Amino acid sequence: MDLYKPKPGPLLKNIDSPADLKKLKPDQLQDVCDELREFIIDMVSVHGGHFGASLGVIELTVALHYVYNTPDDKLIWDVGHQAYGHKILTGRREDFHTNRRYKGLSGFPKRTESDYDTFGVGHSSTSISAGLGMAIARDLDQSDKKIVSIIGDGAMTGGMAFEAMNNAGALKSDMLVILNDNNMSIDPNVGALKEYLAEITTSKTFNLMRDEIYDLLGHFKTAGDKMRKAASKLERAMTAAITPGALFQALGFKYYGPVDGHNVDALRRHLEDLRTVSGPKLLHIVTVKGKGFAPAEREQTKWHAQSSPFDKITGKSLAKPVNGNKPAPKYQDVFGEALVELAAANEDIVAITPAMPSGSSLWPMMHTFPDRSFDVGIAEQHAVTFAAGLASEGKKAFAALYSTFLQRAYDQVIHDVAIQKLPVVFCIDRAGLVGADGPTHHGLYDVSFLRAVPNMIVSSPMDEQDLRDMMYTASEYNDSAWAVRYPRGRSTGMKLREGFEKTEIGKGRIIKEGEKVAVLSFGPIGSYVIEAGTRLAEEQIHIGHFDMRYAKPIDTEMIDYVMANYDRIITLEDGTKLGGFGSAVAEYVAEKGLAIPVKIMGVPDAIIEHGTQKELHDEVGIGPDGIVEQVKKALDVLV
Ligand SMILES: Cc1ncc(C[n+]2csc(CCOP(=O)(O)OP(=O)(O)O)c2C)c(N)n1
Repeated sequence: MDLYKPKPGPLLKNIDSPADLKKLKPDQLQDVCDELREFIIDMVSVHGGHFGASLGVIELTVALHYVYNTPDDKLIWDVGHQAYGHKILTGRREDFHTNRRYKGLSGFPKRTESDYDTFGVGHSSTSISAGLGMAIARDLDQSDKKIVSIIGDGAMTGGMAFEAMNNAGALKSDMLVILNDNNMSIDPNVGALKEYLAEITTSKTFNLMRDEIYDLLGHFKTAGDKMRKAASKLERAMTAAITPGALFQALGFKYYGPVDGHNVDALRRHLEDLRTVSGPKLLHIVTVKGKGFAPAEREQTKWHAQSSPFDKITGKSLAKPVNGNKPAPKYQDVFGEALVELAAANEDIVAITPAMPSGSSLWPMMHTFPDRSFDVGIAEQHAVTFAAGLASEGKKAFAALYSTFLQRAYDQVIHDVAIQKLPVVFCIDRAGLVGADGPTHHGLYDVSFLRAVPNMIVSSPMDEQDLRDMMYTASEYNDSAWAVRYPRGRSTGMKLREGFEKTEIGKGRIIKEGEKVAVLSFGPIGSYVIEAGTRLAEEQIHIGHFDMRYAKPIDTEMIDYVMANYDRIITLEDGTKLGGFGSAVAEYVAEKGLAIPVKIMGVPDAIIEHGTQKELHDEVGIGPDGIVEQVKKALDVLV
């Protein structure tokens, strides 16, 4: 099937690299911006993808590639979900319709994809550290390339950004940080920094004085080095005096701004000026997320990303209506609703999210119990230790994190939670292969890294009923921490019973008895075993299927039973094979010293790229086809 390809406008169609952009006159740049915006809207309206962030930095993207000598000069995009314009201007326009598709372009900058993608991204708040590393490498090599890190106000709430600035301010290497302030994370940005930035951008006195200083500096620029230094000193002193807090200056950065990030000409001029200013400096630009597409400007969270087609004028969804039954709820929504029910019955329950209230479906809790719900910003490390602090004072802390972002807080899980045996409940969303977001976002390692930690239960339900019951059981359990993992996407759609029931910790359940081969699955991926089992039954092959539910403590009684009644064990999980659930089974079997073969099915020790979840499950062999194949292989050996 031929994929729809958006048509570029008359200027854009001739831009195959930034060199082509540089051939244009400054007064043509706004037209390029308009065409770029239209091209992105056209593409995403058909194929989906991240949206609002890229629209918000169109003018910045064009100005950066116009002024800087990329790829020798280095642009580092934080998170990278805003880099669509960058990709299109750097030789990927003709392939852009394959964005986020299996074997197509990545939705994020990626070093193997282009020389213009200087650093792989996906997780937030890394751009200043990476940029500083490049700046120091440049200094050591005595070259003169420029380094520009572009970071959003949301990503700026991440502690790592401040660790980097603290270091950069001391090292004094030449680099520019562009703070793209749109007042939004995925959801509205939160925290004291947000207030601080709002104060700067709305302070009339400051803005007036800043403009005057800038004009003055413009005059001084032509007046020689001495005068320019004096002017720059004056500007720093005055900005420090009138910028509330002068936070960035205190960290050793010269602060410039705020500047209208949608005025491409002003941006170009500012960037040209800043090229001549040495040392660490920060340009604060103000933009509108979703700029140029009215529905996205109005509902910025909804338009952060789009997964189904929409009308490119009105924004109205063009997704085909689902016939008949309502689609099953997503696992994240089952979690979100269960949490409200549990919190209504237990007033010690509190909820924590690091900047993902929508992504984790925490809004029902935040609306119902605002005093007991905390969006802490993009701050996973803090989120976990904050939860530990709450737990230390008797609160039942539910920390909702994506598997991939929990990686950031491993030390906090060990040092602040596990060692002190604090009963924090980790609700781990997006566990397993996540699909189009690709390798930076796959949640593959949580079982392995959590299993290794004492005082930690690691569970995963096969369906939404069990998710609810596990959450309830965890809410009543105070002897250790508890991690419950569930994947991106929809649950089974089963009819849920009212209320909750306690589940027995460390106990699996028999889904189906069979002969010779037993498949032990962990989590919702067990539904693939049911599918494979049905297909195999048509060939008179009857497998046993056990939903193990806990990777730790593992159900040893059930494994004993399987070993006594079957000849082969196959384990199945949506996570790395290394040290995961299958390893837990194999470790137990090995310790028992019995000679039953265990085949571990999981994600191999390799970086798995992007695609749909189904494509990726099939690629790594953990889909129904893979299970059928492994069962037959196991039986061939037996015959
Ligand atoms: C460590 C980490 N936590 C959470 C996320 C999920 N995430 C992706 S984009 C985003 C918001 C970023 O906001 P900002 O930097 O202001 O960029 P904007 O989208 O507003 O342009 C979040 C929370 C992430 N990418 N990385």
